[in-house]
Amino acid sequence: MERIEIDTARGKERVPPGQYLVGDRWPILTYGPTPMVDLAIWDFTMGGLVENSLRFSWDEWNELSTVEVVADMHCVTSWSKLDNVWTGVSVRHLLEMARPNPEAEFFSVHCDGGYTTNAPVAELREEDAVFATHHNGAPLEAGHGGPMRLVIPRLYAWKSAKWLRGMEFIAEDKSGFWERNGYHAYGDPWQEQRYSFRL
Ligand SMILES: Nc1nc2c(c(=O)[nH]1)N[C@H]1C(S)=C(S)[C@@H](COP(=O)(O)O)O[C@H]1N2
Ligand SMILES: [Mo]
Repeated sequence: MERIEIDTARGKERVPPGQYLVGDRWPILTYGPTPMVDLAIWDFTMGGLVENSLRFSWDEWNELSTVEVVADMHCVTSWSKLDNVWTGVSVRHLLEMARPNPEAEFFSVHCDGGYTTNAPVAELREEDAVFATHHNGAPLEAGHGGPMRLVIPRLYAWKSAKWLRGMEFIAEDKSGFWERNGYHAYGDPWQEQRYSFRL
């Protein structure tokens, strides 16, 4: 398995401004309850502005090759957890299969439980973006997004959607749940892009 160690901070100060470290603790941050996920009917789809729409059952998903990404996690509510080992499918790898059209500049994801979020497709092309099934070697617990979640380490963690079920490629940015409720459209922790309004 390929192991990718990411300098999430890209040479900047390791911990972004205004963040504190949680050490070995790992808070669960979910809006609403943890959804029930039935693997017998679970699927993951990639569609919208792509050459090849993709759909995987849970068995098919587990046939895909995996990578290990070591990366930090920064929640907009100010906690950071360093050196997480995420195991899963490289997002880049699936982009090569789905082949988004040139006009697909943004994506929107949806989850079991109804959560949504969005970001530029360019973020998915970074080597540290992963569809994770494991954290520090163990299958993701339900509270942390098991069976599968998106991880985009370079953005605030609300973009790292848990219980992921689908990804849509779109031409115009489309706000997800927190983006409609006052969070920043992009969410770069080093620029403290926390909220879309000024406090
Ligand atoms: N489906 C879903 N994904 C989600 C959330 C959520 O409420 N629902 N919360 C987000 C937020 S705000 C954060 S900080 C991280 C937290 O991940 P964790 O609970 O595994 O620490 O998940 C993100 N992904
Ligand atoms: Mo968060």
